[in-house]
Amino acid sequence: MGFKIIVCGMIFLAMGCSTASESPQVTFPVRINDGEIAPFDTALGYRVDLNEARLAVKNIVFTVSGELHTASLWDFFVPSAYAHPGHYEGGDVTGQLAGAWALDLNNTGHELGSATLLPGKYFGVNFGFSRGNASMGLAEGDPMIGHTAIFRGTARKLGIEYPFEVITDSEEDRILVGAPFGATLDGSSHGVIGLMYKPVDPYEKDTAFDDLDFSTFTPDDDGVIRIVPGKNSVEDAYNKFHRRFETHDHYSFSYNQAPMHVTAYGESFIENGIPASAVSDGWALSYKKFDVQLKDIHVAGATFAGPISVDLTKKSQGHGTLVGSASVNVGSYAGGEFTIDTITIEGTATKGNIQKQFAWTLNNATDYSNCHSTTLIDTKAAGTFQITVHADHLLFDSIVSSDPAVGFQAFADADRNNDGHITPAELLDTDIKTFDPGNAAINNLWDWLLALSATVGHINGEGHCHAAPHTHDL
Ligand SMILES: [Ca+2]
Repeated sequence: MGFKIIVCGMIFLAMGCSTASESPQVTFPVRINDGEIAPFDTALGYRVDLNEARLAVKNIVFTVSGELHTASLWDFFVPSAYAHPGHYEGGDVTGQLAGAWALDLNNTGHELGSATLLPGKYFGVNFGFSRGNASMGLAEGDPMIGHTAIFRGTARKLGIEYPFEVITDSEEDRILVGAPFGATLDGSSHGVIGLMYKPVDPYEKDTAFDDLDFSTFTPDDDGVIRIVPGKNSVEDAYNKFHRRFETHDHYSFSYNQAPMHVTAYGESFIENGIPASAVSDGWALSYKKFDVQLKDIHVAGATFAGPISVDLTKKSQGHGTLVGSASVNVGSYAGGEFTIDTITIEGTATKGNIQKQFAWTLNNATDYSNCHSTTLIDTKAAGTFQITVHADHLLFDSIVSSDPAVGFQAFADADRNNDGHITPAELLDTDIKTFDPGNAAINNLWDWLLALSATVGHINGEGHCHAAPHTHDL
């Protein structure tokens, strides 16, 4: 019966139909889901720690809700205290990943391949149990060969440890029907499908090991209890384990988007200051405040409208400050854009025993777009889109040069009343002298500073973006 389901699915996908021709197929990587198998407790009071869990499976198919629509959604919405109806048969197969694998269930992230699915509202997965063989990549002599699953670990109870090995064999035509898989997929979905082995049934809290009373088994000469097919002394235990092992409650699939973080980072120049060694005229700068107001951030299909203010002087151990996080589709995203609205800086410039204070609010909202960046979103690690702010750009002597000098003397000289504070009014009243504004009509240091403030935004360190005056809010 199960094979019929699979065959129908293959024909459905290969031949197409009215639904298929209207809805493009989408492919998704299928991986062993994140997370090691945690130790668990059995009904007989053993704590089981699996250090090996391998399973031979084949031909995974994905089903959308059929007539049992309402019942099949039971598991996703009803608290686990309630028993589920237990019947998932039904539903149409509209996706598949053909093949056969010897899966290491602890091998987080291991990819089986790419499944092809039609858009739809999915609720279940069926797969065949198989037997390990060389074509699955198993080495000669691997104990998996010829068997469906192998579990090795230690059971503990009352301070006594029972090392064990359980091997189990399913009939070659045995199909597991109705592992839960809740996902609504369309042509824009780009997540990863994760396969999880659940030693503890999340609904009924039973485990495949519940009937194994380890203290009653006689270990082999090496001290390991072996519950394996064809061993008369453990036949009853083997059969009970095997029956539980084959139930769908111990397998589930999930559709995973992945986390993406947007951060803002002012690098060492803002967190620790700009040392005199990085300035051509001997001034060093330190910032008490370097506040950037961010808004309209778009990357990887996510939007952070803001405005969000971030003080980049906070020490971040190289990570920058978190601006926002989102769960997005897995993929590789080029570009990205953001707007830096107001920049508020306070600090001190020092040269020898001379100090100049400044406290400036730079209102020159700038849109940064078409950023030269690639944001990789993967379930193995969070992707990061880092808005990097280069403070030294405020000290450039040219807006157009690709290799400008970095200096502060012109600003120090603008402290006309020599009170140690460089005010906006004093900057407005000071000529830019030898600074190079290109074609821009800039003739005082305050406007010069505003113009330079539109160049500080970068992406992921040195990545450039197209900078332009802010045009419109979201
Ligand atoms: Ca002054």
